[in-house]
Amino acid sequence: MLTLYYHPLASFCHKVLIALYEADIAFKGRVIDLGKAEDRDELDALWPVGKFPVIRDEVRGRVVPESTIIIEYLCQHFPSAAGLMGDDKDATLQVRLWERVFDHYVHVHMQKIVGDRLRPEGERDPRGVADARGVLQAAYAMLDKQLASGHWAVGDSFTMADCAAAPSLFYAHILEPFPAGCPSLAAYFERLIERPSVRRVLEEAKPWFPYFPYKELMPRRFL
Ligand SMILES: N[C@@H](CCC(=O)N[C@@H](CS)C(=O)NCC(=O)O)C(=O)O
Repeated sequence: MLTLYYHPLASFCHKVLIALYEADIAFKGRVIDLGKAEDRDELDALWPVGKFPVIRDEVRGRVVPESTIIIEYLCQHFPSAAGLMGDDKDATLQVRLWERVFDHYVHVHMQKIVGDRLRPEGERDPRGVADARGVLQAAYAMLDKQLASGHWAVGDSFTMADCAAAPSLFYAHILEPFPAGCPSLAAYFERLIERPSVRRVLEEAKPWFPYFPYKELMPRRFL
């Protein structure tokens, strides 16, 4: 049995939830409330940087942190997840590449914008936020070209790259809308949010959306 330490609103947790739902892997969810010292201590004891998701695999006696490594771990140990890494070595490299693009050029910059709003007045970083918006715009333009061919991020199979894409684009597009010149990206996003695993994650996150720091920008269709 797997235990997932997570929060239903947290974007990197969505990435792993999508992989678990895609592969139909049973797990026990342990919701971590970072506002509670005992929950923070429990998470720190598993992964001292204090970030989730983390999984504990009681059968194999392993604790696995970091969303990407968790998904690769699932692919190694659960045959139903194997396809998430691509069908051959070349495809796997492409999956890793585009998954990295979503994490490094979309996800963390979206987090920067959200995190800045949580800072007290006087401790905000407008230059850092402007830079983050610039990176998102550059990423959108690059992704639009990648997504012009193929149904998913890497060809026609849903992979770890799409698990990374869904939550990062979901929150990023709310903060920094896709430009009109990125029709392939916009169409891909619509396909993503219709995917049953992604729909399920967004449905489970719904009760928590009022706590999203930019809740006033959340499109009505997701509420
Ligand atoms: N590189 C990590 C990033 C995880 C991460 O940033 N998680 C956020 C939630 S989406 C978190 O734990 N935030 C709490 C904090 O930073 O205190 C991964 O891929 O799992």
